[in-house]
Amino acid sequence: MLNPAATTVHPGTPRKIIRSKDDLAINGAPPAFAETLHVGRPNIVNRAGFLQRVDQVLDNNWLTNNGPLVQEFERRIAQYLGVRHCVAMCNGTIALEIAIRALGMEGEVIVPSWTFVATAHSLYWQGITPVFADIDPATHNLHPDAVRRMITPRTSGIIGVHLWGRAAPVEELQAIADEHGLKLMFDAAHAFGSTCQGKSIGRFGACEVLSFHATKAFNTMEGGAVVTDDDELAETMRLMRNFGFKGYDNVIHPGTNGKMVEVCAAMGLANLDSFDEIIAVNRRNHAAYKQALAGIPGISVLDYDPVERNSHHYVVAEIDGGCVASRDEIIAALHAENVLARKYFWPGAHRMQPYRDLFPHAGLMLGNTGRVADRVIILPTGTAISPEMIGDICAIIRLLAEPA
Ligand code: T4K
Repeated sequence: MLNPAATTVHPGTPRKIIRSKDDLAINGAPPAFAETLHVGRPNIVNRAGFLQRVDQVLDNNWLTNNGPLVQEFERRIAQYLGVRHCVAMCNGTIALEIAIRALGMEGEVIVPSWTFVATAHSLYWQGITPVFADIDPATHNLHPDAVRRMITPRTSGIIGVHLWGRAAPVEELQAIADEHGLKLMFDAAHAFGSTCQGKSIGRFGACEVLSFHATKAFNTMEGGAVVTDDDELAETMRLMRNFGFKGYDNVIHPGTNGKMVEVCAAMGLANLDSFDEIIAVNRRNHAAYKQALAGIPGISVLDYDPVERNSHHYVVAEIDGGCVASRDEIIAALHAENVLARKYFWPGAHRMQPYRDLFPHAGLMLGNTGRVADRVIILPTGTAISPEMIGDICAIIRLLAEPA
């Protein structure tokens, strides 16, 4: 039910009172929030811990190239996840590219289209064809049957994505990979801190790739890593991220520059100390959204399995045909109120370039992807968002979406 006198935060002016649609910014009223509420506002929770480590970086006079903080960061991430190796990188996309190359993927690799475009680009960028397989609309993750349908003689691998930090069907994908002699790795960009059957994500497939981008629950400003139990693979990736150098003047492998800098490791170490706090805020926010949007016909909020760990970093609402407002009407109304809700990952990678021109008929095999892409709204969460803000955001949605 709509709170008939929902009020919103608008510093410097009287709080906006929302009683009817006339009070909405799309109808000419002032916006509810003076400052934009973002999806992906960085969590900055341990400023003192970060600044103290930045001092350490400057005192060390060692800024990059496998410095002491990066080494400490790698040790702590590996320990946190229970993997043998963490190879820290400058971002998740370079980490994907290096992992793909180190695994020897070539020809065609099966990926979801329902992901951030970096998953596909990291293949295409190195001359490998991303082949898009459809998802299970209930989980938003690759559907194993759809993966099977896309295998050809040119297929060399599968990249599963743990979308929203919820595990891809790891066992089924491993079985398919084993049956067809394919390499399997995971894009775990959303899944730092998640578990699958109680086991940390980071421990599945040949390796898993993490992103620590500013907009992630756990961030190093820019950053990423490949985690693996495979000693040889880890060694190859360490060479690849540093031009192939093994010691001074000795290049033994083709490589690039994928190194994480010390300041990013400083941010990561500080945030790791406070990661539980971030998760607690996200859990609280997710529950607040679920509660405040409950019972609106045609609107649901994606759940996280209560027996698994998840950072609850993405609040994913789905708007279906049973809702009196369309997804795009709700997004437009929220933007007018300075709530920058997003449509991640609409319209799907297969409808972005160069894939739209290269594979104009890919959508025929991606029915679920298309339907889900037209339904999602990602709502702001993280430490910058309070339960009061969520109450106000949801009051606006309810006003638009509840039948008169
Ligand atoms: N695989 C998957 C499944 C991924 O989701 C990603 C990245 C990757 C691979 C690649 O990992 P990285 O190479 O990025 O490490 C953002 C992020 O840039 C991207 O890292 C992330 N996924 C994706 C889901 O979201 P955009 O294009 O939406 O970013 P942008 O600039 O629109 O920022 C998002 C919101 O955050 C904005 O409303 C502004 C706000 N923001 C952003 C930054 C950077 C801030 O308030 N402060 C900030 O410092 O891609």
